Amino acid sequence: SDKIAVVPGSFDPITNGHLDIIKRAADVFDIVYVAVLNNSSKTPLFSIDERIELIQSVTKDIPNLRIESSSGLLIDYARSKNAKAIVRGLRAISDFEYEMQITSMNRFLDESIETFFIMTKNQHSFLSSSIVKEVARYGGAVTGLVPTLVEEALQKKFMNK
Ligand code: COD
Repeated sequence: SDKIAVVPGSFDPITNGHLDIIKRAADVFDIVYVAVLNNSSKTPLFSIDERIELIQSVTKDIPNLRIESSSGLLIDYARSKNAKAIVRGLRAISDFEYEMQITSMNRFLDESIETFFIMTKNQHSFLSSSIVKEVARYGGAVTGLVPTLVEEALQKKFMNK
């Protein structure tokens, strides 16, 4: 049977770091759901629909991907998709504590869904949506850190502010 995984995140907006994790997950699993979820400790710049549209546009070449959103718990979403795995990306040591915490909580909620980690490539080690937004907000170039379409979307966003 198909091995199904969920790659969850805020993706506000998707960066080349996210894209790399999504591609590598799609190489290993039969079906990968990219789940755009709310992180209650973050205030989003892009709406859920905008984030989904950007992800869809920049992942068109990956056939076994499905992009969706959910407003509930990640574990409930994963269960509803029959997923065996949640896939997260890991950058520096600073990611570890937070990831350990949500992994433990998700395991407490459903032991049958395993969390897997993919280590980032060196060139994406210090890349985050937050830092990209910070640079774009003040007119800096984020070329090479995000897909061109995302760079344009950021420029538009901050032009209208
Ligand atoms: N290189 C590699 N990986 C990266 C990079 C990079 N440069 N940047 C980010 N990543 C990875 C992150 O480590 C993460 O695995 C993934 O990409 C997504 O990152 P973000 O920042 O977009 O997403 P988060 O961390 O804000 O996502 C948190 C969730 C939305 C998944 C979480 O809040 C959640 O599950 N919310 C739903 C409610 C819920 O179930 N809460 C309980 C969880 S215990």
